[in-house]
Amino acid sequence: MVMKAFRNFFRRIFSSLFKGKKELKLGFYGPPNAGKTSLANRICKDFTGEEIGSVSKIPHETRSVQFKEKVQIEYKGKKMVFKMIDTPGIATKIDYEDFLKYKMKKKDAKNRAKEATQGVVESIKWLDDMDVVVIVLDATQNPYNQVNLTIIGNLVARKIPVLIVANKIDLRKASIKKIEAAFPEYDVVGISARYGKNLEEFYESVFKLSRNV
Ligand SMILES: Nc1nc2c(ncn2[C@@H]2O[C@H](COP(=O)(O)OP(=O)(O)OP(=O)(O)O)[C@@H](O)[C@H]2O)c(=O)[nH]1
Ligand SMILES: [Mg+2]
Repeated sequence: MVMKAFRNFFRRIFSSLFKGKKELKLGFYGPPNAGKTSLANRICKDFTGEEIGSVSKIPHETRSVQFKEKVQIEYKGKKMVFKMIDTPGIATKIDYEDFLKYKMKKKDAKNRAKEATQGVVESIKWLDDMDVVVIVLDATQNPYNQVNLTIIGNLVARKIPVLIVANKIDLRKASIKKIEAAFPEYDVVGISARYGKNLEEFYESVFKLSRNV
């Protein structure tokens, strides 16, 4: 245990001394349909010209972990390099019948449910590997639920820095305040990933959180 801590410590010092800037692993986590991929796409598009994955109004669009390496984010003259990691939405219950209302065939719905379940397992497995995590929540939804509490609890236990994003603030029902009230000990940034609203404050918070990693 102590040896491992020592090794990690020296590895960090060496990599920062000799390899230039370290690439931080920035994970996007949260419930399905909150806008994780929309946000990750916007960042990737702005700084690399490419997107990370597909977006859909049907939940569980992302069903396996997606990566984009060496994304250099520039903000107010400062630069940081990230490995962006978009993860499948975490849910406690995945029912294929929920997909039928999107006019999906039964066979496709069942397959989507199966893949989505594997995706949840994969998301949780990857948590340990993150340097910084952005939890993306849909600000029109009630933030008090099992999924959000479980993700945050896991990150706290692993001492991984967390930023909470209240997404979809372009919608009238959105409430940043409700999310702030639910998670008072965290930095909450209200954005619209779809319309690119308030991303400056988002980058500011990501940089602040990443500086000490
Ligand atoms: N109005 C509004 N809609 C948004 C915003 N961000 C994302 N959406 C929509 O929300 C839906 C889900 O977006 P995704 O980016 O696929 O969400 P996700 O969290 O990656 O979802 P999963 O991959 O299923 O976990 C899509 O229809 C998006 O267009 C936003 O800021 N405002
Ligand atoms: Mg997604």
